[in-house]
Amino acid sequence: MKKKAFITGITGQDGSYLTELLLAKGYEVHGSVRRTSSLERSRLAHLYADPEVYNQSLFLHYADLDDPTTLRRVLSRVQPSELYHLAGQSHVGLSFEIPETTCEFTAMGTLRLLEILRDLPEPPRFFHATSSEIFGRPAQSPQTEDTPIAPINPYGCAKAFATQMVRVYRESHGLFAVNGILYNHESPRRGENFVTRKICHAAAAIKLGRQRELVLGDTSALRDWGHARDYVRGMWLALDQETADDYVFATGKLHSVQQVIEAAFAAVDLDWSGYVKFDRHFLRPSEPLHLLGDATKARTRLGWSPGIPFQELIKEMTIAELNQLTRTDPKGAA
Ligand code: G4F
Repeated sequence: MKKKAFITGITGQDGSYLTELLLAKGYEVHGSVRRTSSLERSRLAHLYADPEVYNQSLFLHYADLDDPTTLRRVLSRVQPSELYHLAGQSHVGLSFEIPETTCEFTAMGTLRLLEILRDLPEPPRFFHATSSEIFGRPAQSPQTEDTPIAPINPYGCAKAFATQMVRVYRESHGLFAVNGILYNHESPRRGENFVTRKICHAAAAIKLGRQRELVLGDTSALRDWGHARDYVRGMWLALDQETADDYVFATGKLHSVQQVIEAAFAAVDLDWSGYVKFDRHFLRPSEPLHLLGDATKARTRLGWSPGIPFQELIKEMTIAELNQLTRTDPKGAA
């Protein structure tokens, strides 16, 4: 019998990499997609178009975190043995604009899911993709699973609530429920409004003469950036254990937004300095500080380590943008 996994947020960056990983491991993969008029499934398009995969070992279901009845019905029918919860409003800057939506999906959505699992006769193992943003401006750097939770933005508050609820359901209701405390993880499949993708796209578009400048906020901001493909491997490993626990997934290395700019422009052989402009519109009311992860526990207990270094990641992203832009309009290539 094939193992069955269910993924919320299957159409996102992490969802698509995790789907590929689980299919390669022989799983039957199910995922929930939102009922919208334009379905964003481009990251799964290659699987969706494969008749040997789609509706054979990969199945999509209409269900959403704000519709628990449907979610309950789908989960009761599918009966997965593993559930990876990746969905939610994940943009920190945007969470200042839409705090209620952020909390509705990211905080309450997670609680609703936990409530559904609690009632299932055989609840699946549950992975919750939480975030380094739960730590805010921690006194301790690098952070571990024991660093106090003290978020400083609506997104971090929503994730903090969900993280703590996962712990409550693990300890009080006996669910096999895991928090993966994920630091920034990127790839060519990253959403366009995150800074790495924005920069890599701009470097490629400027190279091809299709964009004049790149407008950014705080370029001195530091993050612990890894590759999404490494992080989804950690998710699977975290559920493939005897007991449930929380794990930090991080590279343990800090880089600035400025270093992303330099790496991306270098990948297309351009000097960045004439193209990058500042706009305070992209500044946030507050910035987390010292978000650097210590993944010792994941390394020693799960055997996990990040394999793809920062420079390679940014180069891969920029070249992918270049290829994509050239494919869409080959005549525009410079
Ligand atoms: O790429 P970002 O938007 O990612 P951020 O805020 O660190 O959040 C990401 O990582 C978290 C930790 O894993 C996740 F929880 C979260 O869901 C998301 O995946 O911004 C990175 C940095 C920030 O300091 C931001 O202020 O880049 C700075 N920045 C400067 N100019 C910009 C821009 N960010 C964006 N998005 N756009 C800019 O123009």
